[in-house]
Amino acid sequence: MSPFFQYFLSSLSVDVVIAGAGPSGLVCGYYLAKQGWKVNVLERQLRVGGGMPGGGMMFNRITIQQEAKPVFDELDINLQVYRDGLFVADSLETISTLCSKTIKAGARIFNLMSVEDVMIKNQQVAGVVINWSATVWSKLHVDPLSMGARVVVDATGHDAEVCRIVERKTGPCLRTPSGGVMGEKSMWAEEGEKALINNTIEVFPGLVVCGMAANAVMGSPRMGAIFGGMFLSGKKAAELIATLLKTGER
Ligand code: 48H
Repeated sequence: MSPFFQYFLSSLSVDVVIAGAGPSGLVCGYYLAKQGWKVNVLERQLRVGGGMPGGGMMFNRITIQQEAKPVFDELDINLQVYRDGLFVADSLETISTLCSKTIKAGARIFNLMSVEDVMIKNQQVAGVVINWSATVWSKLHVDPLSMGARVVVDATGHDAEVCRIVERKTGPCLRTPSGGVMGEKSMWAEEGEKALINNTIEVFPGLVVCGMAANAVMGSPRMGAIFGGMFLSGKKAAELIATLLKTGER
C-alpha cells in the first residue's frame, strides 16, 4: 500500500488536473506529460476509455478522419482504411495503447476517483475537489479532499460536469454566448467535428474544456461514433495549456 500512498500524496499539487479519462482527456494528458508537465487524470469509473469501448452501438470499433491520423500514427495505433479519408481503429487497442503511452509519458491516472467540485481562488480555478466514486455513488456523507492545479481540464464528455459546477456556483461566467453551458445540439457529424477544435478553449480562468464537453458547453452538435475530433481536441487543449503555463498566465 505504501507505494500507492506516496504516489497519491505527491500528486496533491500538480500543474494540470484532467477530469475524465476518455479519449480527449487521455490525449491531453499524454501530450502534456510528454512535455514534462506534472499531470493527473482522474476517472470516475473502474476503467479508462470513456465512450470508446462501446464504439457506435456496441461495435467496438471507432471511426477517425484523415486529420487525426498523425496522432494515431504517433501513438502507434493500427488503422484500417475504410473509405476516402476515413479509417477504423479497434477501440480496445486504442484504449490500451493510449492508456499505456500516457502513463509511460509520466501522467498519473487515478481511476475510481470523482471530481465533485472545483476550488476557485481570486476568480480563477485553482484545483479540484475529489472523492472516491464509491463514496459518491453510495451517497455517504464523507467530506472530500482537494487537489491543487494551475489548470483544470473538463474532459467529462457529454455532461460537461466541471463547467456545469462552475456555472452553478459562480453564475453565468463562462466564455460562451450566454455565460452558461449552452447544451449539446442534435447530431450533425461534419459540423460537430468542425466546431470541436474551435470550441476547445479556456472557458473560465484556469479551466479548459475539451472533447464532447467542449461541444456541449458551446452549443454545438454531436457526431456519433466519429472519434477523430476527440483526439485533436485533446491535443489542442494540451497545446493551449502548455502556452498558459509557459507564459506564466496560469
Ligand atoms: C471524474 C468523470 C467525471 C467526474 C465524467 O465521455 P468520454 O469518452 O469523453 P470524451 O469527450 O473524451 O469523448 C467523447 C466520446 O466518448 C463520445 O461520447 C462521443 C464521440 N460521442 C458522440 C455522440 O454523438 O454520442 O469520457 C469522459 C470520461 C468518462 O470516462 C467518465 O466516466 C469521466 O469522464 N467522468 N471522471 N470525475 N466528475 N464525469
